[in-house]
Amino acid sequence: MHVPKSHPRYESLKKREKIIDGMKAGIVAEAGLIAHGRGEAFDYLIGERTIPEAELAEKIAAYHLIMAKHPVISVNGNTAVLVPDELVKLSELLPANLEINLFYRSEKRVRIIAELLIKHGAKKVLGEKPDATIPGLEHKRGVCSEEGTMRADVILIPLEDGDRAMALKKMGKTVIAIDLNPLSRTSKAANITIVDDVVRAMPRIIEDIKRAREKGLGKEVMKGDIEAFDNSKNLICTLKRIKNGDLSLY
Ligand code: PTJ
Repeated sequence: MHVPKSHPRYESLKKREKIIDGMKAGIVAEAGLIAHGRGEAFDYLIGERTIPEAELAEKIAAYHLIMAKHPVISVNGNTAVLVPDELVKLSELLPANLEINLFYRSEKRVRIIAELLIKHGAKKVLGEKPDATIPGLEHKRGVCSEEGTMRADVILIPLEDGDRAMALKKMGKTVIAIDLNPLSRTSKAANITIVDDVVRAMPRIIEDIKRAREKGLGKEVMKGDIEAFDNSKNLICTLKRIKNGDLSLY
């Protein structure tokens, strides 16, 4: 369907199209459509924009990623179709490993997603030959790679399942979640929760990293901001913002 750019819901409709096309191409899981719809509902509640709490969490996430020894970016079907360029850009900028970790894992889908990322410029994508298991998760969802997830000290998990987020946290990793639902188990479990659409969050994290480097921000400055950041407090502020609502048309 042709959607004119002037349509007030243009961006949202384009995203839907990408998710539907991605499902038809075997990239997005069927349940990915439902997950997207849930995300849309929460996005409405925050006004379909990056709220100040997300802005702060994105900056703190950028600092963690800059200082990480082995940062890893976890990729699933939805993320791969929504932000393939940004995933590759961020992995090169840091650098960080890109690892495909699917909730509804099939070898075929892992291959198709790897091909998509390679088409978008990725030189290396982990996840096709898992050689490790995340403790506490049943086989298919727990498989990962020793070089990526297992070794990671900081892991970025857009649209993650709650069990995996909690298991990664238990392993002592710094978990950065991107999740529009501030009440999801993933959001509650993560060290840093970015309540923002992955489509807005990824470019912002990239810009935050570039800005911090251009400014020559020292480790001590970044550590100070990281220590001052309180994820629960940030989530409570997000919930208050939703509760207060905004009836103006945007
Ligand atoms: O590709 P797979 O097999 O790994 O499957 C991926 C999905 C997303 C289907 C799977 O992980 C799943 O079922 O996830 P959940 O439990 O539905 O959680 C997805 C979370 O992401 C929900 O809390 C949504 O609100 C949120 N979400 C959906 N779309 C976006 C989003 N958050 C940020 N940006 C989005 N565009």
